[in-house]
Amino acid sequence: MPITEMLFTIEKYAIRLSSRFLRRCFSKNVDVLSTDAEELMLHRNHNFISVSREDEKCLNIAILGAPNVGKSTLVNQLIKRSVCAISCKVHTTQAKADAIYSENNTQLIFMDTPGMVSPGELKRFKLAKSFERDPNASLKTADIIGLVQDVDNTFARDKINPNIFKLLKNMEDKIPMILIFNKVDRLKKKNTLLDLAKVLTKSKNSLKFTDVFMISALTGDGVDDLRTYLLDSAKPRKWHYEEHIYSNQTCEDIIQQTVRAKLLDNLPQEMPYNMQVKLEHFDPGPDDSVSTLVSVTCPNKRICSILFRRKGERLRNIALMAEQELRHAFRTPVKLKINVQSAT
Ligand SMILES: Nc1nc2c(ncn2[C@@H]2O[C@H](COP(=O)(O)OP(=O)(O)OP(=O)(O)O)[C@@H](O)[C@H]2O)c(=O)[nH]1
Ligand SMILES: [Mg+2]
Repeated sequence: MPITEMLFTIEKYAIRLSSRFLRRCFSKNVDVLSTDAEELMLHRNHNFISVSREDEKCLNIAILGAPNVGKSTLVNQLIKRSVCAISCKVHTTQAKADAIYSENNTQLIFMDTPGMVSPGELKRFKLAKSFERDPNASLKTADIIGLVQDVDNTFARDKINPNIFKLLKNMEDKIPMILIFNKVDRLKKKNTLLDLAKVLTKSKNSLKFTDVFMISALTGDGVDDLRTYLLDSAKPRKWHYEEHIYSNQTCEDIIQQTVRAKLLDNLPQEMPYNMQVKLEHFDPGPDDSVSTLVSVTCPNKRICSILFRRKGERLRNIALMAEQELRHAFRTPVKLKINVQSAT
């Protein structure tokens, strides 16, 4: 589409730009009428993955695993967008979210879930009910389960997390399961993987896995093979989402969760878990870029001051990192400002 024509299109439909942006990417947002211009905009942003709605196929994949094993990093790599929040701390994902990838006639729906916790941990860490409910809920619609195991965790890598084992043991004959060894980039001796595969697939306390994958969600190693496997496993069925949808989260959710994740990455220990993140403004510009304002409420002034240390450098870094992630999620330029305030 020539640039002059595109500008004209944007001008003509400027009044509906904001809702169109939201509708283009997320299934839960405003519903607006479709126009030819809109459709052109959708295709322009589709990142050249061709889709065809003939002989549709679909697959629901539940991604489960212990906290911090790299579930969300993997889902983002599989759909080629950063719609799921990622951080180096546990309990980054707080609720189930669908991330969608459509290619040719096939749609893959990945259900990213919070890390599995025991009822004791749920109480001790004062976690939301979704931590218990959502991994379970994802199984109700799953055609296949991807269990992610962190091979870099020497304490836990050779056994299936007991909470997961309990949940999946009586599912083995109902839903196919694949075992995904993640963080293989961290292993010096690759033989360890073969030993782990043996222990986790052959022992008494194991589950029936139809296949085993060895990947690095961080570098992308092995992820294409896994995606191809899933595309090949899809079932003839109508797509659940329109082809331009890539998340069932709202835009607001994605922005808030991304900023929260960057706070988790950049602030010590428990501190960021006690902060509230809220989207205050969301403003799509005429060039399809986005400006956003997010407020972060700290429990007290002392914690606020930590964010402002070194002339606000830490806060600027957090905003820059979140911007980068959001650009990769929305595939459009994003400007993000963070307002810090104290609850007391
Ligand atoms: N080295 C390495 N690090 C990884 C890999 N995959 C994920 N990580 C890192 O592991 C940390 C946790 O990643 P997440 O994707 O947030 O993990 P999660 O399982 O979704 O975590 P929760 O939502 O908290 O349960 C982040 O610091 C990631 O960068 C990998 O393949 N290699
Ligand atoms: Mg996660």
